[in-house]
Amino acid sequence: MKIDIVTVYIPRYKEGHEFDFVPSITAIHLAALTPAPHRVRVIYQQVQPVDLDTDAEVVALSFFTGFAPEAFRLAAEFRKRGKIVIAGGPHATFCPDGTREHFDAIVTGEAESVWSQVLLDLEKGELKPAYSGGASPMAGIPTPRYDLLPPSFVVPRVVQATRGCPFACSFCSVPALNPGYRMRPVAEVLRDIRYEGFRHWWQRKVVWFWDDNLTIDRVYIKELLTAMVPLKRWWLTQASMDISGDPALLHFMRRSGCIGIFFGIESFGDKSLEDANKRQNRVAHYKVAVDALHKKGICVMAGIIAGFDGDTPESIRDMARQLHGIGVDVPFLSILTPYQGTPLYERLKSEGRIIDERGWEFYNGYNVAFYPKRMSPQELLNAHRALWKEAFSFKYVILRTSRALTYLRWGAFLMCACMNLFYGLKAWRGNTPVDMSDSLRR
Ligand code: B12
Ligand code: SF4
Repeated sequence: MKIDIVTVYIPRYKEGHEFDFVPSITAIHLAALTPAPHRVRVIYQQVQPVDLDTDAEVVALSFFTGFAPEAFRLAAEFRKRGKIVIAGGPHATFCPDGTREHFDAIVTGEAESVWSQVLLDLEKGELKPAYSGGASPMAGIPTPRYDLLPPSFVVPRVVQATRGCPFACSFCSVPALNPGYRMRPVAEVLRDIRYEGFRHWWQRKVVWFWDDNLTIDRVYIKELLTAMVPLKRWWLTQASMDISGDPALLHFMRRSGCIGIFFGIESFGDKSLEDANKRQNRVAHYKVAVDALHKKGICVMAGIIAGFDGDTPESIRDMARQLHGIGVDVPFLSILTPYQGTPLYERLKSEGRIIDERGWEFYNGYNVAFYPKRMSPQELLNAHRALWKEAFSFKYVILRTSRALTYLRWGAFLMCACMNLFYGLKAWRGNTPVDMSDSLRR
């Protein structure tokens, strides 16, 4: 069979991206799970047009909630052309009702345990309307099909070593989506890290772990990092802030080539952290944690979320200054979004605070889909945009980058400069996040 796997996307910035940093791993992972003699192609809608008149008989769509309207549109077009269309990913998993009707089949949960069955049923002409994948064992996962990636991504080596996270932040679907904490055998992860088929040296050099929380199991992470030392890679991932108090781990991180860590700091307000059920974060500890990574030359990326019940327009705008104050090298700025499958969704739903008339396109992380406590939805949007513009203003981009020059190892500095440039360029060009209400009015 000929199968196209499409990673669906709706631009989140008014003029799209100036350059494309890093792909998602999902499509190339699913392609690797698809055995020969099937012919498989991957299409990243973020960087490629989707060919509706493809010669594929089967089209598999992967999408987040914010991109669901586009997935539904594509599915309708493909079905008009006689293709069999299958959905999977977080939206299909948490909102099967409302998704099912657009597709010939939906796959909820993880694909590993059911994808081969879907393919067998397709061959027999006996496709079922729904398949449910559980939490799969992590041994035996093949190397992603990096060879199928479009050439435009700056950092194409995305790797997954672990799945899941033991924390239970109120806004996050990971605990429900990838239950438990599971690790791939180190030898299999190393096989992906050794893949050499990329064009440019920096693409071979950099490893981006798309894990939920890579450093949780200290025995495993130390084994993995020790094995990575001779490979001389530069690597990045997400982790929780407790790593800053583990000098042995920080030592291994540095030796194995860590250049960047993403911390979900989420907020500077105690009430907001309580709302987020982010018990592992303490505001007073932020600077100490960031400094501990800087001492090892590691770049600190940090995510914050605007819109918790404790937030006001003023407290949101002030976060540009606070982020700089604690030493963050690259900020990531989101708006609180009530994804189904999260405790946050259940709470806001029970309080009647979901804005029902707002469609899934408002769930792209940059728009407001609920009634905030201490401001209107529009005030939250305005405060987020003001924060975004300030945090990526010329002043802060230059301040962050020049400061970073004094303490980051050079790979980390390169990454920090590229990411600040990525967002700085957008801010200077007025390429701000799309306001979905405006785009729907047009
Ligand atoms: C890596 C990651 C990112 C990366 C890469 C983004 C990307 N496009 O993949 C970055 C940092 C850029 C990112 C950004 C965002 N992310 Co993100 N991200 C993740 C993370 C941590 C891992 C995803 C991953 O690669 N897993 C590994 C691959 C192999 O597994 P997978 O994608 O889950 O796919 C498996 C199954 O879902 C299934 N499957 C998936 N698709 C399909 C399709 C078919 C046909 C089939 C059969 C099966 C199938 O099979 C796969 C193998 O088991 C997840 C958390 C998680 N545990 O899923 C959040 C997550 C997916 N992100 C999320 C969100 C909200 C975002 C943002 C909107 C955040 C923001 N505020 O800006 C942005 C969107 C940016 C964008 N352009 O897409 C949410 C999505 C919730 C939802 N209901 O949509 C998640 C679940 C985290 C959360 N907070 O709950 N993210
Ligand atoms: S620490 Fe990160 S991955 Fe884990 S539950 Fe919280 S937000 Fe999700």
